[in-house]
Amino acid sequence: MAAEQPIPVYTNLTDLYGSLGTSLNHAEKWNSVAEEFQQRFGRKPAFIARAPGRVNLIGEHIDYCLFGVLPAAIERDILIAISRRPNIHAEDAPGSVFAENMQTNYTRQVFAPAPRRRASVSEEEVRLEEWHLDINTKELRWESYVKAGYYGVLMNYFAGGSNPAPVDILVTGTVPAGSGLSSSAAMVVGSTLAFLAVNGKLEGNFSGNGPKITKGQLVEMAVANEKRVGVNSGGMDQAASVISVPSSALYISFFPELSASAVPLPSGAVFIIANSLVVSDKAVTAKRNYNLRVVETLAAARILARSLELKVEKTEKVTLREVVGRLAGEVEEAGEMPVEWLLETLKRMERETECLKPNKSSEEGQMGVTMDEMIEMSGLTAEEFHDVYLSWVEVEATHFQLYKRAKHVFSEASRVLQFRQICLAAESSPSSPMDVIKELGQLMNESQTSCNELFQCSCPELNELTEIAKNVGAFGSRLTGAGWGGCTVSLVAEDNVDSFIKKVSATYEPYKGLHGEALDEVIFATKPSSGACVYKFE
Ligand code: NG1
Ligand code: MG
Repeated sequence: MAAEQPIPVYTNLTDLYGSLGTSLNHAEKWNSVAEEFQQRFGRKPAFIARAPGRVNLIGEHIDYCLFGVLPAAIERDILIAISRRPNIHAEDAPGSVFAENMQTNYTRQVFAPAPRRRASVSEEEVRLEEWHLDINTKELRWESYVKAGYYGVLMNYFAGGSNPAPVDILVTGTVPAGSGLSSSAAMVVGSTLAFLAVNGKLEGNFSGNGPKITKGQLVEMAVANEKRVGVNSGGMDQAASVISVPSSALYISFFPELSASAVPLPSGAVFIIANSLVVSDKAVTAKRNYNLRVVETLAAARILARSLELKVEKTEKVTLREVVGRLAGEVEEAGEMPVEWLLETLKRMERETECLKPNKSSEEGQMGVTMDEMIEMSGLTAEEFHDVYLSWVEVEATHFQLYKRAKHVFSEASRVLQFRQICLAAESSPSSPMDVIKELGQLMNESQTSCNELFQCSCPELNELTEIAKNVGAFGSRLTGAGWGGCTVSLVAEDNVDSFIKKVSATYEPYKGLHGEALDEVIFATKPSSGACVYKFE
């Protein structure tokens, strides 16, 4: 299985470019980072780590409920060149980082992890137990993501007293920030990889012995690392950035454990990304949207389980996917259940969501249930509820839309399974590709409606842009990523791509007046690319 493979490390440029699997001119970009590194730091980098952004084709806001999703890595990526500092100066604290970014508005940053000493050991045997890096989650900066990636490497590999190397790094990237293409995950994956590589942890140990780090392990580290910047995300972005393969989407499921498999996309189908140019700043809005949704879906899961008389421990944060499993006495160790069973059960669950509706139809009821009502529905005491659902996350809300959120999650989970089935069936009998594309487009449109009306993660500009896309020839169009701004993804027939882009850019107001490169930045076709890798200079 893909997640068990080691992270690819290339030492030969032909192999590296071949693995990227697209027609772009990669050499230019990789050479320019290496040359720029040489200029700035006076020597070649030791490694360049690459991590791509991703587009989610379908399956929004269900990864943290542990339902399967269907993203693909894109060609746009983050490259991080890194090398140990050759002459360690007195001022170079262990593990200090001299970080530069090729983007000029991201200024040079120097930081070092502070060792935390374990209180319980005596003075003589003081050992460095833990490292601390200051990440201000209220004000995320470019280096916050570098630190987040570094953090996990420190925790996992330098907890026992050894010192990490001081390093120089140079970051460059083409994934637009805050646009739903997961620049954040790409930064965190890239940084985790770069620090693993430079500290000799990627290939077991320095002599190349020992177990190599697998793609699955990197995903787990990157997910934990990204939580350090304050977003309680699911694992979709990191998995897509690490495990993707060229020309396919990736079906990623999180239950009973992380697994991923390639899903071939029908020939003639092109996915076009268009940026609404509304920037969703997750650091600012997480309390009112992203993290709130995480809490709403978890609370919904507990209340559903209670209404279905399923067993849930008081302190357990049961997810909606686990509720589905327990309903049918699914044995978690047995792996994922057959698709037909899952689709059937999801339909039933959509009906069961009735118990989540507020019991007043008044205006207040429209807003969802209050905190007190939610706690009462959960069967927990206020204190128990707070400990399990609120103590670890900051949310800001007076009302909670449990019914709408759960309804979205179950229907979206079933659309992902249908999308995958259509793609797999089309591969074995490629009879009428147009019908296939139409069916996929339909599912994408239903997803957008559900995101907008039930999950309420769209915004007027995203609604407008998806409508325009459908009007000028897309078979389907939806927001991609967390929403509340950022990008849309539209399914367009291959021979219609140029005219589609032209028409959208003539219609969507914020695109008017954009030409050439400026336009290519905001609307572009994308081919599924390969996942993260490392180039090692010899
Ligand atoms: P974006 O918007 O790309 O950061 C976020 C989450 C995903 C997933 C989607 C919604 C992070 C790092 N990622 O993606 O895990 O939940 O929203 O489907 O927060
Ligand atoms: Mg992100």
